[in-house]
Amino acid sequence: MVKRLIVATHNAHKTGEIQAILGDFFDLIEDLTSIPDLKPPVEDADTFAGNSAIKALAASMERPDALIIADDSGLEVDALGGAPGIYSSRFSGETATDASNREKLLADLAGIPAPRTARFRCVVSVAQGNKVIASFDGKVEGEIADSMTGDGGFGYDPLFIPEGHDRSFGELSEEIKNGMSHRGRALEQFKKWLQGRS
Ligand code: ITT
Repeated sequence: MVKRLIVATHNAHKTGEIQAILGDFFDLIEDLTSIPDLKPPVEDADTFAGNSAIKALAASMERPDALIIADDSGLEVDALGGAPGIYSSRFSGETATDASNREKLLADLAGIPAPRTARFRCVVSVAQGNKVIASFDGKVEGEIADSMTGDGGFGYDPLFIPEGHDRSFGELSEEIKNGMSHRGRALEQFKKWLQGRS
């Protein structure tokens, strides 16, 4: 039987990272382009865990037999009281892009001296049969740089320098990022859970 996973996301960068981390565990990893009729759910919870569960359940309603994961993630900056947090993808408004979000972050932090401590957080929810059956979280601590470097990764990566490094996630290799990132750490637990299940 083909071991198949659906990742409930429209973010192709996330899918790429998840594919790199979980590729050996599944024969087929698809994203929401495989469920074109799914209406995007309203992500109105006030936590990463809540929004992650909303996304996983919405996809599970359409494909109850499939194993589904959803990732809700974001950046918390201490000098901004934890913002943008769950609003990371829409930080600069309804028409936000990764570039406009990074510009806003730099503008909001102008004049705030280093270290501008921050962390990425991720919650991965696993759903099957219209139920969330497991969830895992991960975080990576770091600092916000005062300018962008590198063109790897996505989102805030060119501004985030992870603890223990002096280069941003935009400059570090995909292997290094996935080995220590919020998403990588949550998915390591998912892998252990999968191994315990089989
Ligand atoms: P889906 O809901 O379709 O999965 P999304 O991009 O809207 O896609 P989120 O609501 O989880 O997903 O928002 C995550 C945002 O947080 C993302 O758009 C980036 O701005 C930021 N982010 C999350 N993980 C990141 C990473 O690894 N590197 C850089 N930025 C990240």
